[in-house]
Amino acid sequence: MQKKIEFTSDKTDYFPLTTAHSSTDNLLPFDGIVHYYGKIMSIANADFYFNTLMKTIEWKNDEAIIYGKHIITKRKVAWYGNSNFSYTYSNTTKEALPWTKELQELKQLVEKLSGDTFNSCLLNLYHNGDEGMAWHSDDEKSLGLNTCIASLSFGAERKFSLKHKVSKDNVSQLLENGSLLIMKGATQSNWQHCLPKTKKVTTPRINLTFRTIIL
Ligand SMILES: O=C(O)CCC(=O)C(=O)O
Ligand SMILES: [Mn+2]
Repeated sequence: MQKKIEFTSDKTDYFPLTTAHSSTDNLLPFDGIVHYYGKIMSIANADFYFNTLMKTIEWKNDEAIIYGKHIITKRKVAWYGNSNFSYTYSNTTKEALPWTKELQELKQLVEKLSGDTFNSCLLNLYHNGDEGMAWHSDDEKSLGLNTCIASLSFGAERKFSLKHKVSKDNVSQLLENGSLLIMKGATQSNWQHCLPKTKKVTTPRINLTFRTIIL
């Protein structure tokens, strides 16, 4: 069952009416909560954000230390947040940049839809299907237990997969241009997720994950 929700902010005309999840459409069968809201804005607005983020974000190749090896990824990343706190993952530390106008707008939008608040955002730029993200959980200490992560996608549609850590149950969802996916509850403790590489996609995708870092 899908129900209509209405924006009451001054963005009503900017972001048209959208459909939202109902409590029955948890993508996960157990041990976590993942809601796919589908497209939450018009294609024109999604394209506007894709183009603007492409130009205004300080994209950098990601660096990680994996099995003691210094890795530089093809995928580009950026990290923005409320204050200039730093964030450590894959053994590298990043300083948060101050919110841009568009990131602030998008943060407000996902906060309204999710009913949660966020203080930071990790952005990923996948130039094409040769770039993806390996299986992982966003279970760093700085995110705390039962954290809520709001994932916004722009550009090329890509498959997003989740796998239960013990039962190995597998769930996949296509993430569309201008779409929102929310992971919350015990999801990060019990499930891993990934963005599989694919030969079928030749155009770029931008993903934003809004998060709450516990200071
Ligand atoms: O690109 C995506 O949809 C997933 C990104 C992700 O899992 C992450 O940034 O931790
Ligand atoms: Mn993740």
